[in-house]
Parts: sequence; structure tokens; C-alpha cells
Amino acid sequence: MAITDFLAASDITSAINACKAKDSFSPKMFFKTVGLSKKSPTEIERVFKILDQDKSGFIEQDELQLFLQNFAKGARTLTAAETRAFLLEGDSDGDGKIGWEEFSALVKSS
Ligand SMILES: [Ca+2]
Repeated sequence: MAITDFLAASDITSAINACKAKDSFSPKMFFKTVGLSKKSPTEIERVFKILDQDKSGFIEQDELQLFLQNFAKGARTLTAAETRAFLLEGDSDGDGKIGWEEFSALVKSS
């Protein structure tokens, strides 16, 4: 199961290109551009499961850092500042990782 099964290749390209410069990544902007905000809860959950690479039920910091590479293999890693900002934006209960409900809320508010 790949992310490209749910999202249009052209939207992925646009979203990746919009944050090519270091420290220009914004989770909400990305989710909107890539078309995820408009997807059904089931599809958003599938994407969450892909991002949760070790299947822990949470997206942790190391997985956030590799976030863009789930969408395009050659994409850059997020910088430490971007990873921290992503976590702060999504982690509403402050446990240092992003759970399914937090991810869903972040995507839908995009
Ligand atoms: Ca995980």
C-alpha cells in the first residue's frame, strides 16, 4: 500500500516542490496542497499507518523527520526545527508523539 494509491501524483509534486527550501515546510500547507484534507477518515487513517513506519500507533520524531520521503523517495528530510514545529502543531496532549486522533485533527484543520 503506497501513498500514491490515494493521492494524485501532480498534487504530491506540487506539495514537495513548495517546501524544497530548508525550513519552509508547513504541515497544514502540505496536507492541503497534497489533497489529504479532503480525504475520507479511512483514507487519512491509511496514510497515518504508512507514516507510522514502526507500527507503534504513533508518529514519533524520527518518523516525522522522514515524513516527506513517504510521499516522494528523493525528497529531503525535515530539519530539526521543522520536525520540532510539526510535533508542536500536532501533539496536543504533549506526549512527544502524534497519535491517530491528533493526526486526524491536524489534517482536517488544514
Ligand atoms: Ca511510530
